[in-house]
Amino acid sequence: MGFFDDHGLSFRKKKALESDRQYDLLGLEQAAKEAKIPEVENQRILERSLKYGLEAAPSIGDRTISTFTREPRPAYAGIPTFLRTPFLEDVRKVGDYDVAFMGVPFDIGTTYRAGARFGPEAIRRISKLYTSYSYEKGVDLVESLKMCDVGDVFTIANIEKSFDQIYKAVSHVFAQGTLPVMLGGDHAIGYPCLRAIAENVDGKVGIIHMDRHLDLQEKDMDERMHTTPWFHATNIPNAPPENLVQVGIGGWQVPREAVKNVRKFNTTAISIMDIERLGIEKVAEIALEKAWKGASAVYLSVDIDSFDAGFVPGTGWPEPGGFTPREGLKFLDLIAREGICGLEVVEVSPPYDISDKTALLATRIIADVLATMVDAGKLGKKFT
Ligand SMILES: [Mn+2]
Repeated sequence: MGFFDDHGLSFRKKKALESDRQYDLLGLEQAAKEAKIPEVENQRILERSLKYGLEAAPSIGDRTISTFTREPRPAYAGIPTFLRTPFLEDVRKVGDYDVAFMGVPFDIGTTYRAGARFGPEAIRRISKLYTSYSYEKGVDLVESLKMCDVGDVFTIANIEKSFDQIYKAVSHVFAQGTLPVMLGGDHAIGYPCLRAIAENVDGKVGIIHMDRHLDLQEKDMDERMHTTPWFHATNIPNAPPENLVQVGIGGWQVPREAVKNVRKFNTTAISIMDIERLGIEKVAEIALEKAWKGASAVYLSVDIDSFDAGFVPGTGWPEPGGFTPREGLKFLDLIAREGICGLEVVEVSPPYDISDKTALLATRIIADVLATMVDAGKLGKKFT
């Protein structure tokens, strides 16, 4: 009894007797799930790399290594597309894919720190750290999805003309039945992205928007800046403001004009204090209920600044007190589980980033959302 019973030999003996007992650990459940994931595509990628990249020099024992890198190893090598997916040069073929990643290098809608035009480049580069497999989700993306990177939209130094370009690009992808994933870019792009999707959806589109800011003004400095996308998006007849849910709002950077529009348009603003008070599960439940009410699809817009400023230095308007990564990723899991029709991750501004951590969180968000959708059976229909 006492100390020796808990820490001495008898404790270890007791544990040995219990060794066949499985603890209720998700970590072990997730490890078991890995056994069920095929390795067919990974094998195919490896074989192709040896064929195209040539077999390694004779002195190299590991014969899966090639002379020229043509597969995701090593992480410091290679030309980055997002998550090392194939670059699709001919975008007319985008309909062959479940998911298309698209860079939107646009930051002239920025009202303070610029730099989000370099967001797509930074996100692609740091995404090289990722394998296609997630331990927690128990999903290997390349085994379940046909994914491609269609490169960047040709944006120019004019907000309205760039909107037209973004709208055309997203519309092209979405109309082929391919999930568009936009690597921003500042938040102004939310409007043309939503416009493209709403036009191609039969029925209403709901919007779930993670942000510290409302972005609900009509204009800012006489232009449709990154503080305005949801004002214009919710003017689209089948994207009504009643289906706009804004989560994580708070702090000292929310213009009163935008707050007045919450009341005027009857949108749903969920503050960080609601998350504190109700918890992530409840908040996600409310967000899903409001966004999906009478809607046939829900669009997901993630402003990276919705996370606490300490985690995302590389953004245009950092604001302390936002989501922690664990909270935010949990929220995204609950939202993505119901399926989404498009995803944008915006406001990554690499010139202000430290050790790529803002861009890395953006990568994580996208990869997690896709894996959750695969896990929930909401994505991957073109995969054979
Ligand atoms: Mn914001």
